[in-house]
Amino acid sequence: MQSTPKSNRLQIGIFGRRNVGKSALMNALTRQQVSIVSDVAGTTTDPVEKPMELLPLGPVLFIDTAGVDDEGFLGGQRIERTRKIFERADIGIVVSEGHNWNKYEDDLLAELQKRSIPAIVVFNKSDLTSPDEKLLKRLQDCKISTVNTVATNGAGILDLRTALIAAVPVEYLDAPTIIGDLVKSGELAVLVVPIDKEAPKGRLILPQVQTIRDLLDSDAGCIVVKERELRAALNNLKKPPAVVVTDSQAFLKVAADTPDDVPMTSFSILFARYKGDLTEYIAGTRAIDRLKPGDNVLIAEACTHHPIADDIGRVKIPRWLTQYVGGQLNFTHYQGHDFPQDLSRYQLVIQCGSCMLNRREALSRIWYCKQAGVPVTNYGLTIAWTLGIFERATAPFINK
Ligand SMILES: Nc1nc2c(ncn2[C@@H]2O[C@H](COP(=O)(O)OP(=O)(O)OP(=O)(O)O)[C@@H](O)[C@H]2O)c(=O)[nH]1
Ligand code: SF4
Ligand SMILES: [Mg+2]
Repeated sequence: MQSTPKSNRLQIGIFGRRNVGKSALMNALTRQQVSIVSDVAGTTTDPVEKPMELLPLGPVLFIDTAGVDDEGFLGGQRIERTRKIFERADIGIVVSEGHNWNKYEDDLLAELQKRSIPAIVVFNKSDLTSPDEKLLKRLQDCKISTVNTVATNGAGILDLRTALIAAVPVEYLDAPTIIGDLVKSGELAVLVVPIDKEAPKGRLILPQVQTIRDLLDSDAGCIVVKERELRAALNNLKKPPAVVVTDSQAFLKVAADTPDDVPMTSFSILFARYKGDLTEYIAGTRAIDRLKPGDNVLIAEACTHHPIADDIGRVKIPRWLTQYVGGQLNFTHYQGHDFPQDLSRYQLVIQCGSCMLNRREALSRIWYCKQAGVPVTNYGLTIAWTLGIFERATAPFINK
């Protein structure tokens, strides 16, 4: 259970001013002392995460944040770390002491609502204090559920769990499949996984593993080969596979070895749809043709590994794009959860497959790009475009 990737868990952010009992609440919800509780305001400085199973929902991740009321809502490092949690929270809990609700709490709620994140208001320390009727009526009018708790003795925690389950967004429950709709039950997919110096020792990477799992969930089968073995593997099959999926780095060889009537795409393009918005990314990819030498391109990679010699994000994509544009471009790289809010200086944003991000965070990034009017695409689509196989690699998704 604990090994479900973070990116596949429903993420629940706990927000509120200092000392209202956020950490005590997280401990009560998870029934563990994971976050330090103290009467010193400002105890939690970095977000604290705790994965658990919230039945009947399944794996969730609670994120206790630092209270930030002392520094205003935006600005400052602690605030920046808390702000990042807004990018990935699927549900937001706003914790307040009932008598002390003012603009700060209204701003927290507004931030959640702006991003369409379902919000629950928790009036904690209800043994000591309670909200006034006017506030309760106002929240009720906005259809925001409220729960009274005493985090230190567990009162109301069951009600909060019930409210959380009721608040789960439909998009989360209806998250798109990775590949299940491209391969019918009983059919076969061929997955091409180069084992080069970028491949981690002794294992496959998350997008590959998750694609295999999705095929099994869809009652389909798969064979996994390196690019050199693809042709022989296809020849050995009695019937052509429903689809060939390759690592983008082997795109050209795989396109050449896969018969034209067999659909072909890449893991990264599968993830463009699963973790992002394929329509938005496809439109963004076309903007590559408008790039000029000297333009600024942001490359965002959700892994935090040290770049290696022929790194895809640091070396290969910049090289292919530079060749395609016919002149130098300025590349800026962001890793992990880092992503700038001000995108105005960029002419293009290229996101990796985002397997380490939850869908909400990947969609937040697309949202920021749209707000700034900056085209956004992903690794696989960019590579397909620069190699001239974009139409073929996106054809399996057209009319899906
Ligand atoms: N009486 C009472 N005290 C509580 C309750 N919940 C938390 N406390 C106390 O309030 C103080 C602050 O609790 P924390 O959980 O550390 O508060 P926090 O919101 O995480 O604070 P920061 O990390 O500083 O932002 C501690 O002394 C807790 O024991 C409650 O429901 N009732
Ligand atoms: S986070 Fe991005 S770069 Fe890292 S494995 Fe997943 S898709 Fe690839
Ligand atoms: Mg705390």
